[in-house]
Amino acid sequence: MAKTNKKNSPPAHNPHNLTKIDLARILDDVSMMLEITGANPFRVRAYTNAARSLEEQTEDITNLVESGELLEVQGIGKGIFADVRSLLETGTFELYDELRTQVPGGVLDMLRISGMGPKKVKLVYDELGIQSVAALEHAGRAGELAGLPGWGEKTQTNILSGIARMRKYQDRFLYSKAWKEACVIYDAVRTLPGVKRHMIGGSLRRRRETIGDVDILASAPDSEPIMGAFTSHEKVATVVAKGPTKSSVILNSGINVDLRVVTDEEYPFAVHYFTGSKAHNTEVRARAKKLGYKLNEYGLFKGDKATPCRDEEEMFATLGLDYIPPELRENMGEIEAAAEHRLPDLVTEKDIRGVFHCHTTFSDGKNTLREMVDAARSLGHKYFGTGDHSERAVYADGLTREQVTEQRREVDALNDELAPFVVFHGIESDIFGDGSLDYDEETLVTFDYVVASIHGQFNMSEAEMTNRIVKAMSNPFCTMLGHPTGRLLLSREGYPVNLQEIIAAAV
Ligand code: DGT
Ligand code: CA
Ligand code: CA
Repeated sequence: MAKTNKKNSPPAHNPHNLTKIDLARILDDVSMMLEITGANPFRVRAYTNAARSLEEQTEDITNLVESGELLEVQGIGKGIFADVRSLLETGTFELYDELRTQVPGGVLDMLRISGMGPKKVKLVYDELGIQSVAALEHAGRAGELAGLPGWGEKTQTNILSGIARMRKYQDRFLYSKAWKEACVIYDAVRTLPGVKRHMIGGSLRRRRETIGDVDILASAPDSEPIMGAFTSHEKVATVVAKGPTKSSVILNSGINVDLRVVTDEEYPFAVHYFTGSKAHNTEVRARAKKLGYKLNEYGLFKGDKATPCRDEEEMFATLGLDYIPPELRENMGEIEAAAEHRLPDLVTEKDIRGVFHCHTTFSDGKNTLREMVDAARSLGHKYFGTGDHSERAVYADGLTREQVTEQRREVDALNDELAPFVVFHGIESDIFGDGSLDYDEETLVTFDYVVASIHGQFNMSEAEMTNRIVKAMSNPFCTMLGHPTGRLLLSREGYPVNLQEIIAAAV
């Protein structure tokens, strides 16, 4: 889908490639900063209203600005129109710049604490000069908040617990952890009497690497007993909301779970809507509109008349689209591809015939080579490759040359025993700061393949890092590049690297 990946070729009049959701978020920030700086309430409101209007536009926003049509939209006056145009063209506008010099970023962060609205944020900022969540917490602990005009012990306690909650729950969860947590409560819901169809939606269904909260959908004629069982489940720590169609809970593990129960007619549309992503939904809705329909989480309508669909497939088909697998629903060109019957076949588990980058107890793995090979065979794989750490990776028990020879002998023996299953003898060779690889050529030549990876000296500019990696890849013994950005989900950002150049070098 490279062709339609917007990141590669931003439109000429929208060089920062801002979506209407980005634009709306900026206008919301502007509105909050205006309120904090004590602007006229009508002006404050104008920016939030404009943000909502932008979100509702189904036409391409760049076109709407270029043609001037956006001026006709309710809530967008001349001034805000000019701001939006400037945002698209330059990534900012005068008032936004001005406000950002007046309101530090940490002040906006305070608005994310439950119980802290713009008025309270303004008060602590004006009275105590507090500019960040950390400073607010510090002041609360020191008892300084309770003395503010109109506040008191109770407000102070509420804010401190709001901060604690934000800290605990703002965290996203690894897919694997969220999936495990979700299954427990999902299994309880889907086996309840009355539940007809059910599914896990949201980012979990889209298989994102990290998950904010779990979304469960169910169809049933009567939602009440289902909501009751859900909110009283033994894993639930807090019930955040309980209603006939939507309930929301926090599990003991801190993960948030939303449950929606709808009628079976609504179910396909609810499933599509609550699978997301939001950006995908917006584009599908726009397509529906172009075809004369109105699409929302309740159904697909022509005028007042509903167009029933049995399932998501049928809904996509009605809109002239092939079925889009959830993993692709990120508004990255999937809708155009589905319309033109050129969606890619996704790799599935059964396509995987073997893996190459595996650690064993020779270095820092948890299982022996034999155990790893047995596990690969029981998964139906055809081959297995070792990728233990190299000698200089002492932190990870990298293999000495003697151990390389010893492991080779073990690999040979396993191949004799297990053919036609194949065990490849590889290594994960450290890329040093200058782009050279661990081991001398006499050792490197003995491996079936070499995975080259960076494990240290992350502090480099993008250009230096890219050159370092390209140099490593140019080593005649290098077969594969390991973890190309070095990121650790939820704990370490990747190092700066130009992946386009890396790919070009690989080609
Ligand atoms: P997460 O939970 O942050 O990992 O990501 P999601 O995608 O699961 O997001 P979530 O749980 O907030 O909402 C689930 C889906 O519901 C989302 O992917 C799209 C849909 N949705 C939620 N709020 C909106 C909205 O304001 N507009 C639109 N178009 N869709 C929404
Ligand atoms: Ca979610
Ligand atoms: Ca949710």
